[in-house]
Amino acid sequence: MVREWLHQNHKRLVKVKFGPEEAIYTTNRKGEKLRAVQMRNVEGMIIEITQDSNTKPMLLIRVPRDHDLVLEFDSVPSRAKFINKLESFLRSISKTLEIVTTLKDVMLNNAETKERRQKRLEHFFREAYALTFGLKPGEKRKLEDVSPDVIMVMRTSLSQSEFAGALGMKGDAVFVKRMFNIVDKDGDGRISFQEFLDTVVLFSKGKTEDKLRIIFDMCDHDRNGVIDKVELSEMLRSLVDIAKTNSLSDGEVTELIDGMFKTSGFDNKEFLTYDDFKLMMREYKGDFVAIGLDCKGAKQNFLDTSTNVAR
Ligand SMILES: [Ca+2]
Ligand SMILES: [Ca+2]
Repeated sequence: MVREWLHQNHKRLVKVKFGPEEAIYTTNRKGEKLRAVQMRNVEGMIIEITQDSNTKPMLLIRVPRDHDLVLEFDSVPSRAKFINKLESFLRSISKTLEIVTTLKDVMLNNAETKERRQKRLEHFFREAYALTFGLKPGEKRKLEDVSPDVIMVMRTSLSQSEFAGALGMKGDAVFVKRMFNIVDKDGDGRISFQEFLDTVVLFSKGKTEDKLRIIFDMCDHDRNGVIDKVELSEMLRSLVDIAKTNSLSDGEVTELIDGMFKTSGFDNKEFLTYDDFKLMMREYKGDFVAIGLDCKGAKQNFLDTSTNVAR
């Protein structure tokens, strides 16, 4: 166990696990996962270590585009042991390790803490919403009319868990994963400001048709151009799960879907084309989508227009 430094007045005991896969995990005492630092898309890791003699030795793991992981050790030998383990782990996944020495004050002053990152993300969303009301779908903002701090915001990108947080949902919800994949158009595993903005604009100002297309694509997991009943029930289950109203049994979900097919006159179909889907959504006035989006997403107000779907 080591102490994780969160900010000036907050430390907590954590366990650091190297792997499996190309990631470093922190867990709490009970072994519950707190955080994953993904190494998949980086060449190596940079850590900072303090060299002050009169305070507990510290170590900062710099995490690109996310907040840093700052650890405090009881002694220099225990930190050295940690660095050894880290080094051999990184070697095993062919990543480099660079160690920078620094002073504690400097380290903590410059650390990108979760709080600081949060502030920047809040700015990110404020900007996104502000811009939404001045842009048409697909329109880009000119870089020359923005201030430096806005440019900084525009360079910020969201991880899946940050994106989920913005929607007030859990990062591992099927719905969030699907939504993330749709918004992350270039597929780099991050949501850039522009990617986020495109979706916000689309959802708040776009045509019903555009919104339905997004939802259709989210459901069509295997991307074969049609939605089968399994895909529909996966999505529905995740939405119901998010809404947390009352969970539905497998039987009830099947019944619901069969009912939806029937009402739309698709009794004999096993899957929906995009045109079928549009027809069905017209029938349901978007209820199916509204379940998940309305409750929590309303927090940020950006998907709150879901009730207009198919109107
Ligand atoms: Ca992206
Ligand atoms: Ca499909």
